[in-house]
Amino acid sequence: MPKSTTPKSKGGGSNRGPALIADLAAIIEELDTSGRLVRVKTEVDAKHDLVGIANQFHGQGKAVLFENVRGQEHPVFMGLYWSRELLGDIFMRDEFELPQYISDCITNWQAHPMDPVLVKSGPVMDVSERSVNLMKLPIPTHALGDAGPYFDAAVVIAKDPETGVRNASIQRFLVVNKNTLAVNIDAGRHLELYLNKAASLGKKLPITINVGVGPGLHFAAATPSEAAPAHLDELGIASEIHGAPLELVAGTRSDVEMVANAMWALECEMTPGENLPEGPFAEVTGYYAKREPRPKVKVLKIHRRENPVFHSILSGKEVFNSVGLLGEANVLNTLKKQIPGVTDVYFSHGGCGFYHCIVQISQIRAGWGKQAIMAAFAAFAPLKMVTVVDDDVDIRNAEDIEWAMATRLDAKAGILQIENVFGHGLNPSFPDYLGSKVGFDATRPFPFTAEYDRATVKDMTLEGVQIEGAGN
Ligand SMILES: Cc1cc2nc3c(=O)[nH]c(=O)nc-3n(C[C@H](O)[C@H](O)[C@H](O)COP(=O)(O)O)c2cc1C
Ligand SMILES: [Mn+2]
Repeated sequence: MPKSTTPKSKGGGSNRGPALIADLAAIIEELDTSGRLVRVKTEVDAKHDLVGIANQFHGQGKAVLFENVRGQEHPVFMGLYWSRELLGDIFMRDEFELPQYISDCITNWQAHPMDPVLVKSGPVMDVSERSVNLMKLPIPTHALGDAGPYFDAAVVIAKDPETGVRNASIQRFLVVNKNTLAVNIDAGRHLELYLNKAASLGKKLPITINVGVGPGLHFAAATPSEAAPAHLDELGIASEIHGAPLELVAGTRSDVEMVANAMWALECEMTPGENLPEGPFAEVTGYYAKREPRPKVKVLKIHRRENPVFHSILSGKEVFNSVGLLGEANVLNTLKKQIPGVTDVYFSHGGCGFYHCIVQISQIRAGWGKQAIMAAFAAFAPLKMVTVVDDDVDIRNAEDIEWAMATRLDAKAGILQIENVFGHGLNPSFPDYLGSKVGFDATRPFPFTAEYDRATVKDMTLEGVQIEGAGN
């Protein structure tokens, strides 16, 4: 863990902290103890109904455990990422500190990589199923137009077929039948690189799919390639966040390891060139990803805990706070190094936590607002919009940002447009990953002049002030 920030003390003998972050079962228990867990007792259908109920709690400060899933033995857990306040609680940090904290962890890991360790066994090896049957997992079908049940929060481990370097990522997997999946791999992902390498070597690509892990590993897998390039094993980021090496167990079907304390681990194999129709799936954009041929994944072996809980995440705030938070952490890290005066960064929810970055800058020289726009685009390729504001603007408040644009943006000189640039293929305005990006420099002209000074009133407390009629 980085030394720059220390955990908030929660007192009360709580078992929060690094060990908690490393284990999803412990997190669920802790959420329950601290009153942050809603238990759904009624039998619920994993197709549509479960997500429909989860959606009622979307973004609030409690996660949800579905204890009784129709026709299934095991429960489903959702909501770990839909509230930054809840996440902050688990990390024992203020929610606003989280991106900086994760960014510090990544920086530490870059300087001192901490490799995972191989252990003899772990909870995930409690039960090794005799036959492969994905229908025995309570996998939700989310949106009404989705093609079927999806794994949407599992961590994929793979090894570079040439160098053996391990990779961790999160991809969505459609359940096609009891032992077959189809996966969506976005352009530029390391898994795509590995699959292409396997193809040119005439090899298959073994992978493991690890379901039900803690946020340390989830964040490690979601760390963008700009911060975790292909030659580095980003599983070490989880070790860094946990403050102890991540424990892996050896694969039984290949040399690719599994996460020792995952809820389920699936040992799988991909044959380059073999595809199956995948999609539609309701994506982070709020639109359905199209049905197209995408890589087929054969499941060879399933291991699990004695009492596993299936972890799924809801499209929307849960993704904004996982992949978005990591994007934010990386842009913050890069900008703080490259742009003098940058104080904070936020990926707005209106921008899907993925496409619109707001940068706050304490200007010390003219022209750095535009530099910040270019640096942010370079630090996170999916970004489509960057808005830069001064340090008197609340970057988490859309109204305040609009105020800065309405009163400070010079529409002629402050808008930067870039055409035909690589972006995120899931965004419909980037067909085939190509589109236009825009940056808004909504900062005050520098040096500052009095007409841009924000009007303020005196900060007063109501203590000792006699008032009437203020209540409801
Ligand atoms: C919840 C969640 C779902 C994701 N789904 C996908 C997906 O279906 N396909 C994909 O390519 N990336 C997906 N991502 C993004 C990648 O996991 C992420 O960009 C990661 O850094 C890629 O790893 P790599 O840099 O090793 O390629 C998802 C991320 C999260 C957090
Ligand atoms: Mn990677």
